[in-house]
Amino acid sequence: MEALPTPAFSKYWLHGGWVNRCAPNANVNSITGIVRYNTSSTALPTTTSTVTPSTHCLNEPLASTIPYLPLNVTNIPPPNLVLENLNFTAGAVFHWTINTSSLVLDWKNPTMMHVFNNESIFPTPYNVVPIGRSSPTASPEWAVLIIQDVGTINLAHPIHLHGHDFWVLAQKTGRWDGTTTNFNTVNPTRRDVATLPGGGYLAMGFLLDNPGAWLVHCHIAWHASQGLSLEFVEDQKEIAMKIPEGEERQFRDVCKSWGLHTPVWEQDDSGI
Ligand SMILES: [Cu+2]
Repeated sequence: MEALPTPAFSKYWLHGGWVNRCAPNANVNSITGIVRYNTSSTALPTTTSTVTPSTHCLNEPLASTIPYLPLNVTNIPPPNLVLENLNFTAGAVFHWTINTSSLVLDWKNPTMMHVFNNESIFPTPYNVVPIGRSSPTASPEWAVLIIQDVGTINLAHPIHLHGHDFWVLAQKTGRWDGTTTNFNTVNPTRRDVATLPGGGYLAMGFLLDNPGAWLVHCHIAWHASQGLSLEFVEDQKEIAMKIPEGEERQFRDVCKSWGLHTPVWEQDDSGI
C-alpha cells in the first residue's frame, strides 16, 4: 500500500480549552490530547495555539475552520430543505420539543423494525423526517436541516448528525429568512457537531448518499435524554436492500428477546 503523504507537522496538541466558557473547569489547561499521524512516534508535539479563548458558547468562528480540501455544496432541491423548530415544555417534567414533539423511542420496536416491516408511517414521538433523492439515479442531491430555536431559554446546543458528515451552511442568531440566499455553499466548514446558537438557527447540509435511519440530537446528554432529537429516514426503500438477510434476522431476534425480557428498570427518558 502506498504511504499517505506526511503532513507538514505529523503531531498536534489537541486542547479542550475552548469549552471553558460553557463548561467551566478548574484544570482547563490540562484537558489535552495528542493527534499523531505516525503511530510509532512517542515524541511530544511542539505545536502552539493561535486560537483566542471563546467568550461565548459557540464553536470557533466559521472563518477559522475553512477545510483544507475544498468541497462545495451544490443542488439543494427545495423539497430537501427541512425546517424544524426547537422549543420546550416545562410542566412536572421538562421536555425539549422538535416541531412540538419530544422524541421518545420504544426500544422493542425501533425505527429500523418499522423500516424492515415496510411501514412508512412512524410513531409521532419518533420524530421521523423522511428524506431522499428524487430518484435512485438522480445526480448528487443535498439535503439541508435548518434547526430554529424558537424557545425563550436562549441556550446554545451542540447538534450532532449520525450517518453523514455535514456542511455548516449558516449558523446565526435570529430567524432564518426562509431562503437559501444567505447560505454559504462554497467550501463551508465540515463538522460532526456544530452549535445551534441560542435563539438562532443552524443550517446543516449533507449529501444524500447513505440510506439509513439517522439520529440528529443535541450532544448534551441530558438534553438528548429530555427529547432533543429527531431522526432522518433516508431513502427508505434502499435501506433494506443494503442489509444482508442474516443481519435482518438477527435484528428481529434481538428485538423479540428484548420484548420478552422483564427490564430491571423502566425506560425513564427519551431512550437515546
Ligand atoms: Cu442541548
